Amino acid sequence: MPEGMIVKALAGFYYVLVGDRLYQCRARGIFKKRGVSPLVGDRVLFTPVGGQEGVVEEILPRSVELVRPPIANVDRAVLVFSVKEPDLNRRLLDRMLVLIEKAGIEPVLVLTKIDLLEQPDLLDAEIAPYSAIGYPVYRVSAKQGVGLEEVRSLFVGKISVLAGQSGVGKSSLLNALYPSLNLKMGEVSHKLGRGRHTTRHVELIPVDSSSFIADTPGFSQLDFGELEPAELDQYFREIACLSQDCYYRECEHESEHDCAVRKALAEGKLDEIRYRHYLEFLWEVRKTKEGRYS
Ligand SMILES: Nc1nc2c(ncn2[C@@H]2O[C@H](COP(=O)(O)OP(=O)(O)OP(=O)(O)O)[C@@H](O)[C@H]2O)c(=O)[nH]1
Ligand SMILES: [Mg+2]
Ligand SMILES: [Zn+2]
Repeated sequence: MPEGMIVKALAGFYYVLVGDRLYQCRARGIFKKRGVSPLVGDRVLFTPVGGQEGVVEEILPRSVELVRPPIANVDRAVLVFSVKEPDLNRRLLDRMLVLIEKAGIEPVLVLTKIDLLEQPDLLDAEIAPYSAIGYPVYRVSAKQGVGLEEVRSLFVGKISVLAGQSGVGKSSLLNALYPSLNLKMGEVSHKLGRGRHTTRHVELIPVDSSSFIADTPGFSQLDFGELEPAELDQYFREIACLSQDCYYRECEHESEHDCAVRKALAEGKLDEIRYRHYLEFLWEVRKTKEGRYS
């Protein structure tokens, strides 16, 4: 039975790519009965029917599985932020990092529009906390063609999701990286608007024979879902590391006795803004949880 990868799911059809052939497939009824549905990114076995159609018979084991956007086997999340227009939004960045850490995907940060920067050293200071905890940071200007080579190499041989607010320059970046694509992505998102439809529509764009990118609006819904207050610190990787030395195992690093996280903060070893965001998210997660049980 041939094996392929689902690159698009729309209106009950799964589009399975094998080499450069695309099969429009239905899924076996058994999936529905078992409560599983095939996802974009899934490697599947399918029975071809006629020349261009088929039936998905089996989903191969997934490495990771995202709910929003609904996509499987993602290797990497590329978080796109502009340094200006709009300004770098660190709260949003930390929020995305939490969700991506939780999903178990490797994040990379790409800062766009560096041609608009008047004082590059201010940006260095803002970004230093992220490099310091091991997140790779790339700087690009699609306009001036700066830094493109390094970013292009990030995508090679991987399934990547591109995430970022509207207007940060995702489409411009992809156009600059892959001029031959002539970005249908922008058109797609314009045509479908940003309503209910877009969140369901996820598509992997093959940028070369081994590399796929999802430019998805799904990350715009950035609530923490069912996250437990006690697990939040795991997704701030430096806080997770420090928390090993807290007196209480269940320490939430807010006002507890003998907290290694607050100690590090006082000693200037933990970035204040990251810690502030940790607290804000903690309160948010607690509130959501209270709401669930009241
Ligand atoms: N100066 C400068 N402007 C840029 C650069 N890249 C993109 N822009 C501008 O930023 C604006 C938004 O760019 P897009 O590529 O459409 O942004 P996007 O992230 O795809 O936005 P959505 O599709 O709405 O999510 C456009 O006016 C671009 O011309 C850059 O490197 N430098
Ligand atoms: Mg776009
Ligand atoms: Zn603590």
